[in-house]
Amino acid sequence: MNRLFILLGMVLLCIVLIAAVLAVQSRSSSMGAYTYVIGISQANQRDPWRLVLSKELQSEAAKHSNIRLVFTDAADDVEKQKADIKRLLASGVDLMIVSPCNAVALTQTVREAYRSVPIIVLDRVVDGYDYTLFIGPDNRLIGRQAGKAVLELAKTEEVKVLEISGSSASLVSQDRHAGFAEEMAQASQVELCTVYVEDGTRDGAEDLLLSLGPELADIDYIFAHTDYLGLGAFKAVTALGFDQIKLVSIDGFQIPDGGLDLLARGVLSATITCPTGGKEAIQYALDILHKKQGVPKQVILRNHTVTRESLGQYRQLLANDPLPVQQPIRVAHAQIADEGGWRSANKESIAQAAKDFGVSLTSIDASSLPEQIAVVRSFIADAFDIIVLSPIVESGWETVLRECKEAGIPVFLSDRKVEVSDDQLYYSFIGGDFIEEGRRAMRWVVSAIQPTLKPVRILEIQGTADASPTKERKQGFYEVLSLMKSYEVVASPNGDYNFTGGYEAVQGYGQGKEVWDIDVIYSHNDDMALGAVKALKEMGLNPGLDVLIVSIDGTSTALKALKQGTLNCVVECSPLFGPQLMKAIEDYMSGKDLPRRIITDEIVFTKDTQEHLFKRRQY
Ligand code: GYE
Repeated sequence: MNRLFILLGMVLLCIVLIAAVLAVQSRSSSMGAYTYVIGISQANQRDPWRLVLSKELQSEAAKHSNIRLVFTDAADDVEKQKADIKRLLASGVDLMIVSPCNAVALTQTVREAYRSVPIIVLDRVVDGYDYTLFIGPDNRLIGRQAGKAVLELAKTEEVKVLEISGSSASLVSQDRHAGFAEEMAQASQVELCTVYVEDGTRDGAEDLLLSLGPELADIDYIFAHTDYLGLGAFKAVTALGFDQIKLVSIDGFQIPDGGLDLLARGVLSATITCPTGGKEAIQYALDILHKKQGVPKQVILRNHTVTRESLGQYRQLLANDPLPVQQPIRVAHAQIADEGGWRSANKESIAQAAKDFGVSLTSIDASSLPEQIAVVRSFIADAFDIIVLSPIVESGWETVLRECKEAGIPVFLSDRKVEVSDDQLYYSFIGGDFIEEGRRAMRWVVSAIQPTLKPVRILEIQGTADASPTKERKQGFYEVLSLMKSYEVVASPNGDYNFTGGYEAVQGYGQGKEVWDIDVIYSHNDDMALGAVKALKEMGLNPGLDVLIVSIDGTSTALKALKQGTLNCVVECSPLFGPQLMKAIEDYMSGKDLPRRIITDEIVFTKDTQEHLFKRRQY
């Protein structure tokens, strides 16, 4: 009897093994390499933007023999798209690319699928961060660029502008409108009115404008949310004889009736490009499938304003084969003087990556705005190829960045942002999503401590005033705080992102107080939080027990304190983006068009975080 069972077992095992081999063989390309199947859930295969996206995905994938694409078409029906995603998942795809027809409604389905396979979300971002990578445009920025293009064309004249929006329910249109209106508000001489084409089609725009007829007589400019809405509008105003009207729109594709073609034919006066991200999605999909380090969380694509005058130049940029890079690339980094663990890890990551990429890096520290501006001016004088700037504060950069532009030296922002009237004064930003970091900190507070009869009292230790992480970590934290009852921030001293600053902030707050009355300390970075721990201990309190502490960064010192229980939660802000920065610089020098923003991937550490996530820490 036993012998029979053993025999049966062995036969069964053979069958399973053969099945597995067959499955792998079916996935092996002719060269024996494993063939990845990538599921593509498209919102629709109707409007020109999506047809270009599908083409780009296919042509980029065709460059790789080990990729197979499987497309689904939701025909703008969100329930169908949910079913498509589940079906692709059930069919065993290795990775999924999802271009949502309704991002908010699709959030839960994407979140569930993300538990099983890597997910790249294209174009419209779902709520939250439950996906591997988002690639898409900044629609508000696109709206602002369109506004600038209209004002540029209008000069100082009194003008009447008609905005043709897509569906009023579409977040894309709402953001484009918000950016456009923001620019229009800067100019007193503009009268703006907005109409909506709910189906977003060319014919819909044509019909709507024909129905408006004589009302269009005093319109000077039309801003259409897409080139195909723009073409519909053009057909109508031509039929109505209103040739005075100039058109500005968005997308800028090199296809028949695409924005570049319409510019060349004199239909449009300007178009703001809105690349699909299809090429990048396939390139990053391979990085993800090959488990490459440094895949970002978000890639915000660049948009160019193309006019009839700049059409030739833009077409050249599109046609550009990568230029041979004159090695070594001379890069100068205006860095911030040491504040603590994060900054030194960041410097190391950038210095090491420069070595690995063969880049000649000059890095100079400064601890104030005037000092940093002087450093940047010295870099202009030394004619470096690229300037990397970690701006200690957001404001005060307009003049010197304009000098960089005039000197033809592109500026890459590293880890912090600047506030300037013209976004084109810097080339790209690489760093964390500070708003989301602040949200994550407050979400943890809500999960860790509930108000009793008394509200939860929070002491916020802010970083350097006017620094982008300070402003945005505050904004994100208060965004969640404002949704909660009985949680209050009772004081917000600045600690300048260093240990002493954190120590003095807590000591200062405790001074003259009989009883300590704070439940939670929210520190904008680890170094200040560790300073706070020291101050609390000196007051005879148990940090992490008597007072809960949540901080941001994820330095190894802080994670050790987390394990010891003196810190309770650490929201990651990764300093290790040296390789991404150097890759971006190399790509730029070779003539590639780079994303506008590259947002690093980050997690949240608590005492329950899995051990292996602690182990992989490199700083
Ligand atoms: O969080 C902090 C450092 O700019 C993101 O600066 C960086 C911040 C980081 O002082 O530790």
